[in-house]
Amino acid sequence: MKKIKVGVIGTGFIGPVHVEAIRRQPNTEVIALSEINEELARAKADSLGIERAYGDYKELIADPDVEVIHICTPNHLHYQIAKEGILAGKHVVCEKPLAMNVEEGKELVELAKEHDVICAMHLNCRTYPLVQQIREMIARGDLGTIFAVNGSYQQDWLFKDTDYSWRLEKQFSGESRAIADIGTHWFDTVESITGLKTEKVCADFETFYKIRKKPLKPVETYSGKVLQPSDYEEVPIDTEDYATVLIKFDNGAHGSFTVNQVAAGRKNRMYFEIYGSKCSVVFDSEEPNQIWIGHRDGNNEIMMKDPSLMYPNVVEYNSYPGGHTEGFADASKQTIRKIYEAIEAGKDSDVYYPKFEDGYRELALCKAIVKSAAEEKWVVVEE
Ligand code: NAI
Ligand code: SOE
Repeated sequence: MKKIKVGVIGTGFIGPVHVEAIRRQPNTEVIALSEINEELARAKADSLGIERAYGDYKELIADPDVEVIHICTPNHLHYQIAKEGILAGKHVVCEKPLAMNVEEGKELVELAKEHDVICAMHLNCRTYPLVQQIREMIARGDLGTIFAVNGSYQQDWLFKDTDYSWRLEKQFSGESRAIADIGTHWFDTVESITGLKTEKVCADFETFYKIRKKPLKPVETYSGKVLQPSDYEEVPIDTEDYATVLIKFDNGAHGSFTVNQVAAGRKNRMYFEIYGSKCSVVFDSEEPNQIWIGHRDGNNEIMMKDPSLMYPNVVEYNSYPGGHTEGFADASKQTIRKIYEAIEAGKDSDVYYPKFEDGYRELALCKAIVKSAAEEKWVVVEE
């Protein structure tokens, strides 16, 4: 079988997750990676067992054997790399957020339309098997009319003022931090499975640590290292640790969402509750192998991730039988699987995968949420 040849750009935390997910597909092969310099690229390539190592992403894009690029760098580089990738005729798989703002995002969506390449987002929370089961339950009308969606995405890896990441700085992160970083996953998941569109938002932001201790040397994402005074300088922070967003959806449903990156004990918890006229359903990404289904006139249920219990058309999102738990990396494998199905099937196919348009949608939501928080009023989300 001829394998699709792939290059991964950026190999910090999520780059290696992509490498593993790509390797779990039958028809793909990671042949190259790029990093910020040749030395790091070679070291990463050796540790990941990848042949070609480039110290500049432009060299990877110029490699005629590379057919697909995966962009796993900090946010501020997504736009430029995606643009160069599309113009070079490569399929592009981009990390969220798609770009730094709606203007960049719009340009990328237009470019994607003009070129015969697949332009996909790694919006992987959609493809937990039970998230797809909920999507199918909603599509079949099991929940009835949706009245309300409530939830949160909370983490504690930025809990201390000695915790630091490029995500804290607008120049690398974009117009918002927590909303762009993890709010994007929540909104993408909720909108894509319910089919509802967020019409307007009213947001409240807080930065609990207005000063943080920035390490003098680079630190890895999730390093958890407690710094000593000789290791850092104090810097002002203007990105949000916390936000709560009131939501009005286009079907008249209501919602609320809280994002918090200083929530002690919440490691990486994306949580939503969907309340319909027939029943309710709840998903928690820290317990992704079960969902709660709530009834008024009968016992509530816990549904376990078990392909034999799931609707037939979502069984494909499972890698393993019931009792064999699946998590973050498995959801990623499923997103990547659908993207490569689309690459094989061609641009006009109807394969379901997250597209640049979905990445743009998240940027439009971020813009409205940031504006609402700044102006302390309801803001309509502009397409
Ligand atoms: P990270 O800081 O751990 O890794 C970024 C890597 O990119 C580093 O190894 C860095 O040296 C490299 N890099 C920087 N500039 C580069 C350049 N010009 N060329 C090549 N490599 C370069 O960051 P992390 O956590 O891996 O995040 C990367 C992106 O992935 C972000 O946009 C983030 O929002 C997204 N992300 C998505 C996740 C998901 O579940 N979908 C999970 C984690 C991150
Ligand atoms: C850090 O907040 C992070 O790695 C995000 O960047 C990811 O998108 C999310 O999946 C996990 O948390």
